[in-house]
Amino acid sequence: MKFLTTEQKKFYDDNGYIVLDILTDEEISELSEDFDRIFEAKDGANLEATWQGNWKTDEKKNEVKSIHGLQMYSAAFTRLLLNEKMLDACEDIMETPNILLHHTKAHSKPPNTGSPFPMHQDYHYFPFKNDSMIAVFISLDASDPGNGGLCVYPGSHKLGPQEDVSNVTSYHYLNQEKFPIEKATPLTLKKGQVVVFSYLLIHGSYYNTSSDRVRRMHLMQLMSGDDVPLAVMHLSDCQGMVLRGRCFTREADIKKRHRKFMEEQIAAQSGM
Ligand SMILES: O=C(O)CCC(=O)C(=O)O
Repeated sequence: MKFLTTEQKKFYDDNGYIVLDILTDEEISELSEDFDRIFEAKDGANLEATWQGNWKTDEKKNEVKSIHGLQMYSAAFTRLLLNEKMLDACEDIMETPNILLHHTKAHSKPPNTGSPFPMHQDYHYFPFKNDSMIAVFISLDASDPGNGGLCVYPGSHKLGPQEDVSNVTSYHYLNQEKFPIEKATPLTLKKGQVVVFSYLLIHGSYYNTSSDRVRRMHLMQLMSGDDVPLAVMHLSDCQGMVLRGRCFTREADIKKRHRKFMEEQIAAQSGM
């Protein structure tokens, strides 16, 4: 083990998630400042990302701003992708020395109106053959159920993929009566704490009912260099970048060096 204790690894294996202290105060401040600068710079762009579909249970105003690929805006987020302690923790959890980037994204949930996220498994957005995918979720503010914090069904990663009941394309969520948010375990996180969780873990997050506490988060989805996608979906900037170790399954062909071949390569890998 490079970062986790034996007890922490057992907790992750049993529960499908773990809360870790990985980042220094300086790293958290830098990410927090650049997060705000990026969102300020993009104020006025279409960032609204409240999930659509028939899962909603109330008529309240819902808002959440989202920007994907923060490493394309600030080197602080590029450095984060190569953070040695973060990758040590991921290596322990994923049990592979070969770690690839799938995508990154950031959410800013405002006070009073910050949208909840229905209970879901990330699996449905980007299924992979060996289920190696994990999320590294950084809470850039102290968060809890009051300001739209994350909640989980511990151990639910062992259930495998559950039925996606979404009635709209591009969104995927589970039966909210079968997996009600009220029965989920809330996570109370300090500013800068990290939750690593399996893409099979059933999770969601609460409405931000606080009057003055924004809830910002940054998330990185990572996969094993040996895993293969089961569908051509959710392509994004820097996808497949090797963050640790090696990945020699990637094709090398001078004629396919440009981005338009990315989809073709993934289609070939997933047998479609
Ligand atoms: O930002 C949140 O509260 C939840 C994010 C999440 O679970 C997701 O986007 O898959």
